[in-house]
Amino acid sequence: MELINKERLWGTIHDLAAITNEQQPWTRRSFTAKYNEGREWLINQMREIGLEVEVDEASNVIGRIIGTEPNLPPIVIGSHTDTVPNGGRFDGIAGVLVGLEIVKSLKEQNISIKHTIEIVDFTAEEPSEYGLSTVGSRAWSGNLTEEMLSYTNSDGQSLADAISYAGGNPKEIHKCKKEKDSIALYLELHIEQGPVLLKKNANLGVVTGIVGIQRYKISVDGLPNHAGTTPMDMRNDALTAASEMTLALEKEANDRFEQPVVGTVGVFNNFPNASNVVPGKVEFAVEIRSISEDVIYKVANEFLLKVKSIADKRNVKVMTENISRSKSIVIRDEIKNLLNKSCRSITDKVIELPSGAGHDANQMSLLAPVGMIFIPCKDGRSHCPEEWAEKEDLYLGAKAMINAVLEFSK
Ligand code: HGY
Ligand code: MN
Ligand code: MN
Repeated sequence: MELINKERLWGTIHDLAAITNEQQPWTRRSFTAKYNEGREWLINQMREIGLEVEVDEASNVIGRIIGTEPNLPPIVIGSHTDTVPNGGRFDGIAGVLVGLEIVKSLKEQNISIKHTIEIVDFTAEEPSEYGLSTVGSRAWSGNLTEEMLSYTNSDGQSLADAISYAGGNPKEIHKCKKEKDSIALYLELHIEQGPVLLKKNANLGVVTGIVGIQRYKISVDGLPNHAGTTPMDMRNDALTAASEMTLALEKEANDRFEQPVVGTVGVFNNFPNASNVVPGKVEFAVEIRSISEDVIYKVANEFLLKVKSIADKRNVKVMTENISRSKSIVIRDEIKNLLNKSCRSITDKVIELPSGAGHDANQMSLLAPVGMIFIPCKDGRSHCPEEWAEKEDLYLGAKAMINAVLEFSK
């Protein structure tokens, strides 16, 4: 009997995708009722196949199958089931459901391995309404600080409240911090979310490294005023100042560096946001990413200097808040070798590539050896309703993953 049931795996993708915010395609934002509903579905799936299910203090959902040598540290297969707004059906979800399919296949064929396997849906991998991403895996790595738990959403609710709503216990969050080497291996399958696999006509990608991400929240305070009676040379316009800062980021990120770098402003909130009021305040989110730590520092520092000089020139106040900083990681050779071997046991169209997207693997690399397998996604696109992966590619990825688990644990 084949390991990995292609149709069953594909069915779970669409069963979970159907649990979405009706007004927005494929949206299950972290800390919402829809998100909790999707996790209830996942927990039922885990229970149906007899996994031990745990929701930890950070509200991570964990399904566990005990190995024949229970004293060995577990193999963790994880990703996330939360989405960006108007997101897709595969980002994160594919990784969790491939993990579920792996344990389903092992159990139905009575294959037991030495290591305990934990399938984990990490809470809020995507930047949440509280500004922070990889919340659940940060709790495991010890990078979820009291200050972060006090971050608030636009309604003033704290991240700690949100974690409670998702089933966690923020007061005891220190209990889910893992000791280094308490996990034998962390594996994550993910759609590439970019065009490289397609361009190189590859079925599978072995990830060589993952970018670091620096995130800021920037508040620009000008002076709200009447749009009709305030002459242009007497304005303290927060929006034009924030716009010049945004273009300064773009210019910085377009400069030539030893490694590629990207800079994005994805959130831009204007107050009071009325057509006849000179904008008084703008809050915007900035993220800078590169595989090179040094390039991130260079671009970030140059950008912050530009922000200050633009604020002075335009006579507005600016406050920059460092929201988070995940470090870039390099995948260990022995893990790349393991994944190259397992991928090549399935197909010869395998390439190595870095990840421009951040993942829970960034945090998990502080605890254990980590490895990622990428599958192609249609037109290389993600974080949009058009995000799509082919059933066959998902199947090949799942087979490569289960082969890597069996090889590692033999
Ligand atoms: O934003 C990212 O890199 C990931 O998709 N969360
Ligand atoms: Mn994402
Ligand atoms: Mn993701």
